[in-house]
Amino acid sequence: MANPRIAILGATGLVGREFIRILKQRNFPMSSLRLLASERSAGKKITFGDQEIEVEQATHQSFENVDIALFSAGASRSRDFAPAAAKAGAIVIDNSSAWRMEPDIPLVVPEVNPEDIKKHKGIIANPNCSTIQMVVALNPLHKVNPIKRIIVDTYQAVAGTGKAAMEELAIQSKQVLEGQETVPHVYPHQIAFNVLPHIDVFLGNGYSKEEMKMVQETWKIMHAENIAISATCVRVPVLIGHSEAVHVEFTKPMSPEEARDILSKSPGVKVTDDLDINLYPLPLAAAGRDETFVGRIRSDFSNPNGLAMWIVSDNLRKGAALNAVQIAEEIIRQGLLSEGAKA
Ligand code: L14
Repeated sequence: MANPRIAILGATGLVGREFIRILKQRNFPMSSLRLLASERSAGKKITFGDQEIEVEQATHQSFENVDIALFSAGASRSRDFAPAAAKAGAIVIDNSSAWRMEPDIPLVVPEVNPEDIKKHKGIIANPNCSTIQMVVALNPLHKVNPIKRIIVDTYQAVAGTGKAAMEELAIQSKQVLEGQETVPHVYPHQIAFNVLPHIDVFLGNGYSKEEMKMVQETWKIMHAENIAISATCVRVPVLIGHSEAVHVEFTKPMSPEEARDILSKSPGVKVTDDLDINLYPLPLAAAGRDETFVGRIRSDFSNPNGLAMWIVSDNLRKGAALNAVQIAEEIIRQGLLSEGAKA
């Protein structure tokens, strides 16, 4: 079987660049790589190992002769390009929120629901960053002792918003230290030396869209709509790496030792939990890494069936590009490439 032909839409963005890095790092089996972006970025050259690949302007015709298309160009471009790409025969793995809650589009975290990939009709959705790292850590516990309720508070890095937000944090930090005024552009308020309880838009129920994504996407990925979930999503002045304080209520008690034991054997998880040496997950340590780190695991003394924990992962890798590439690897492993790719 020939290796698949890959295209990346949004190749010059933060997640696009991470796609390229991860394909190289994992030595992903592919026979060609096309880099697509908006007209503004066309003509840029991006290094891939010892090659230089020129970025092409994406059109609806760009996906002929493509087997797997990795999309990270925002929801409106996904709505525009994904149907055309799927029609041309590519399998689209889309990192935006555009298709996630469509009932016949799989929403996949390979450690949790790889079997859902089989049901795809040309588009597979990659979940929200905060949701991915939470389900990677909680699903193995849920399998042993079903979860009844999750309360989660996030501490999300600015990289999730993109390059402009990373620059805004750096510029504002410098301005504050030099005693100058700051003017917010990307976020509605200053992000340097501040925290904003506001990610994505607010909905009619008082929650933000990011908070409701954590609820609905978790239900869909874990196939567990009976879990009660409430989230507060908060932006913090961290460049890369989302953190989450999670309180979980199980059906029956679970000791921290049992949770550590289960998690230390779970794919994609690394337990970093030793208070004697101040060891707990940190975004600075998680940035650039593939694992979802779990620590501060303790009995929730307000709830006999409860555990509290702290979950951290690189939002550009497991939260976005890495998860999508792992979906592509699963497509190959499950033999789901179209005939064109096999010829
Ligand atoms: O649903 O940090 O993929 O602003 C994209 C923007 C997640 C949050 C998504 C951010 C969102 C992200």
